[in-house]
Amino acid sequence: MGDPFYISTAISYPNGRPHIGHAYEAIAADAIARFQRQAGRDVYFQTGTDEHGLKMVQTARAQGRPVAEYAAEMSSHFRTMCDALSISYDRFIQTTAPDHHAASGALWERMAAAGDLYLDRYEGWYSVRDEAFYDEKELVGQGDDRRSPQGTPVEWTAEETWFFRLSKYQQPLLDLYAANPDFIRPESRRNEVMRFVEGGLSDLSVSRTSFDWGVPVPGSPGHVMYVWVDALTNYLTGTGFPDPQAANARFWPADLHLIGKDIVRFHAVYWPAFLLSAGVPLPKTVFGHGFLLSRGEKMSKSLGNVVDPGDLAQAFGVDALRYFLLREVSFGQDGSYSAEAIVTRVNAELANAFGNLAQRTLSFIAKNLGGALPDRGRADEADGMLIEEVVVACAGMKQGFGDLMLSHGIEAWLRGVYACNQYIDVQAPWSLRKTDPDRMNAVLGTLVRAIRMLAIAILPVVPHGAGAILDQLGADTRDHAAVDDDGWYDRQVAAGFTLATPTPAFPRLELPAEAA
Ligand code: ME8
Repeated sequence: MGDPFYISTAISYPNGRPHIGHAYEAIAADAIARFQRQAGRDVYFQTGTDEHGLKMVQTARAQGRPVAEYAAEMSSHFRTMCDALSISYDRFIQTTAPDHHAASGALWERMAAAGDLYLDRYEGWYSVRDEAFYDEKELVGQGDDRRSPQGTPVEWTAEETWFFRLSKYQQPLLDLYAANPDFIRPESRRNEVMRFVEGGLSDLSVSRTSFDWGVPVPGSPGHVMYVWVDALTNYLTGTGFPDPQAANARFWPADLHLIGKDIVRFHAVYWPAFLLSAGVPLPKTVFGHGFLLSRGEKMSKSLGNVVDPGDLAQAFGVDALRYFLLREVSFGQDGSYSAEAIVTRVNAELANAFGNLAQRTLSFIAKNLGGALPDRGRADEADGMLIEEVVVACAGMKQGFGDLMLSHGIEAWLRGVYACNQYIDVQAPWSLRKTDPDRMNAVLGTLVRAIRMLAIAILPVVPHGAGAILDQLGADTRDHAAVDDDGWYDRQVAAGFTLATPTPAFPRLELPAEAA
């Protein structure tokens, strides 16, 4: 087993159905998790639902449902979405789980032991939608029109609560950001957070007494933890915290918390402060990805443009949706999607450029050579050059995914695909069949080797189609090192491997009638 690699998504509020933003985050995290497994890392990948807090209480009440029952039912839709999108999570965590309550209690007790918790009266503004406290100076608008900086409604709250001495951590946090430039990524989010912390930190209210749907505060009847305290602790729960002997303990500190840009403050300010207080090592990177917009508009229920990710996957296919989202959006920036954009991108790149390359090559061999992989034939300089371009393309893919530059990685990969298409056009193996079968063999063999390498490289993005191509080729080894295995083809020929007639791995898409 390689070195541990722990990646998490945010845990979603199950107060509504999952939307494309949730799907985007899960898909990006999944592609990174699959990539790291392929690179030989010992991966732990966690996602799940954030079930406590006032928002859940209010939504359940509005539906006339007991909150625990409502949370459990709604959480199942998120798990179903993950399964429908082939998200390879190791654990789907729910914050109602007993081990999560235990981990949250343990973290709380450590912060208390550090002298960082005190009881006082909280009076201030709270946004239920964001589950966040705001300073008066952060609000926009006047009177009843006051809103949070995110534009959500705020209400005045006054109750006895526990406070966390966040103010004490201003300098330690600034030191942390200075010493670890990769703690917050991308750069723009890092600058935002640094500006916020430089502006001064107030102590944070970390318990609630006006409702009881949450993790009880140890030794303080009537208090439940502020939902963000327990929510953030989910990352530790998965590693068996506080038991240092737990089977998953080796995964802490986490390598990557992947979250959206709206919750960077919680992850890059509150979370490391809690951990510093509790004496727990800090995660290595918090990456705040951008928002996905429907045709450039923010999604909202009132705009009627909240699209069910399950419907999208059904309409276009899981691979197509995954490919589109990771390719189209420059990772870290906002992105836009529409049915037309999905169809155009997927048809041009996945179906025509890569899928067709594999389909043409493999079906030609199946039809004309009885499926037998040809011997190496008469090599030409162009063959070696193509393999070289494909090796570079796969290395670019690897580098992009290692650096969290996902769309750049896919672009590098595409250059390899385009090189193959150009090579086919120039070499025209179909016409060599009669005129120069020896050359035809060399061209087909070169293409098979290239297709195998490209399929391995793109597996984390499109596991089904790329996996099907590798199955067709009888290529069992799918880790990254296998990309450079130059002996594979000859071994396959020597073993007498025979290709079956292939079915297209990446079918062309049609624009659904209602979107046209
Ligand atoms: O924030 N595009 O839950 P959540 C891309 N429970 N990503 C989006 C998005 C969009 N349009 N809308 C939301 C919460 N997201 C908390 C997290 S973690 C300890 C607790 C992202 O259901 C959002 O940024 O509101 C977040 O990372 C995730 O979806 C869940 O959002």
